Amino acid sequence: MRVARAKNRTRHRRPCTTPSRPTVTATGTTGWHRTWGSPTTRVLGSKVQPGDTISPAECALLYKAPTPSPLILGKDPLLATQWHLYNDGSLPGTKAGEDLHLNGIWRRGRGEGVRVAVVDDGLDVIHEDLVENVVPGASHNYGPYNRGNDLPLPCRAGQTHGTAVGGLIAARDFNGTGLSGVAPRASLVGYNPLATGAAADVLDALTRDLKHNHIYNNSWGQSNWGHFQHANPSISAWQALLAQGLREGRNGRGAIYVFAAGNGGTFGDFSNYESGVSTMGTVGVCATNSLGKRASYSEPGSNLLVCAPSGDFPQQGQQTPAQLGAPSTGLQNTYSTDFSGTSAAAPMVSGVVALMLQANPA
Ligand SMILES: [Ca+2]
Repeated sequence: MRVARAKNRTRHRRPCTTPSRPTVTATGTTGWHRTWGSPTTRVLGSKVQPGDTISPAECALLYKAPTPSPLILGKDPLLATQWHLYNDGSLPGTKAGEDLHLNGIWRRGRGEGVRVAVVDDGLDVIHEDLVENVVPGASHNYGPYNRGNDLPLPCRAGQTHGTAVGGLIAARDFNGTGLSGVAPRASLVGYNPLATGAAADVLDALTRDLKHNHIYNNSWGQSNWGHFQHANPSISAWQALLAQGLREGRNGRGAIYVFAAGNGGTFGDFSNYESGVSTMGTVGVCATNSLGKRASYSEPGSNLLVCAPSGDFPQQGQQTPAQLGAPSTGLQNTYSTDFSGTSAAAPMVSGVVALMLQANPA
């Protein structure tokens, strides 16, 4: 039974030539330092040797265990393009101040000790900018190949969604690599029930490891066709799982279920129509664009709790420049520039919640 549909919107934007500008910076360390170690080995385990194939033979994408390399400490080279972290308006199509208002927050914490589950189509757990935050052995593969192991690696080139979500939440900061997540020291696990879309797998993922996961990010949902949609497989099953999460998660304080609220705004859809996102216990997330306006596709709804930045499209007949999407991690040590939709807004909220939980676990 198909359940899920990733809620990103793809768009193209020009390469970003960013002038020098103030940045949100990691604290405590300056300059460049090198230390030796291998987070990839930590995630894959000592039995995996460099060069070993770790992806299923049936997959189009081939993953090999990389050779251990020095860890680099230093500024993230793509940080200046991440307008959602700090937006001074210098990038075309942005308005100063339309960001997550993180400047200064990282001095007090960057998500340490908070664990976020990315429930999606996959997670490149050995990506160079994610691997340091991935919890060894704690992810779960629901995919059709090697099902049940702890490597939810995307199987096809187009399965980029979950890895982009993971990067927005917790790409590692100040490692001289890529970019930074909103909570760049939070821990990540990946569950990929969208690889099959089976309702039973989704339900299992949302209650997996409740003793250790604090936040479950869900950048997916049902179709945006403007009609009421029953929860899958049933509203009773959905309510039962959320009740379990609220009862057992975070030692009784309740797991945080963050959901993308839907991209059917231009089709007259309402987030309320999707009963799963309208159920008590979910945090429904809408999207604003880089000018601080409602993203054209973001669905209205009385169930919405909070909006976060994302990409947008020029409205028909308008001459305004296209609003920027969010840079994030791609597959196999690549990076994307245009992650968009409420799919991108939700992980920004998950990252902010991670910062909040670190500051106030109660
Ligand atoms: Ca980084």
